[in-house]
Amino acid sequence: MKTNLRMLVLVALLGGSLVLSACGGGSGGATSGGGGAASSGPATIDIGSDGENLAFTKTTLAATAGQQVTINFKNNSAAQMHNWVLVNGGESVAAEIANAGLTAGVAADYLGADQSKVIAHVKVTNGGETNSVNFTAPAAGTYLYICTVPGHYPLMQGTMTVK
Ligand SMILES: [Cu+2]
Repeated sequence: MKTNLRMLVLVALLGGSLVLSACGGGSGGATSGGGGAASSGPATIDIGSDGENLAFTKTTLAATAGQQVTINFKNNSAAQMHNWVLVNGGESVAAEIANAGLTAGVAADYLGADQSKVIAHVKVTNGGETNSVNFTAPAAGTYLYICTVPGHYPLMQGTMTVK
């Protein structure tokens, strides 16, 4: 009889502690995780020249730093050649690149030998044709894109915003 009673007390105590620990575990395991912002997947951007105008069809583009970006550039002109050049800098850098392109010639895509400030470019594209370029979006900031075919800059330009 005496041992049975001890067993009952033990079982009662054990059961009580199990319930307590279960409750403690429950509260301890409250909401965790969540995690940071999802990284952006690759982006494909279609852009063109605006008919016979010295202009792009889009003057603003957006990307996320580190994102894989594909630019599909369509020349919608019948008569003029165009390219698409993403500049690592603002107006002054764009002007330097455009000036260097004047004498570079079509075979060099109207880009000078020093392309350290060129993030990416679509080669000189004939009317009605489409060319593409893949690149990794640079650090957050604002970048100009231009056409360096002689006489087209500063008319042909736009801004890519990277965040
Ligand atoms: Cu052009």
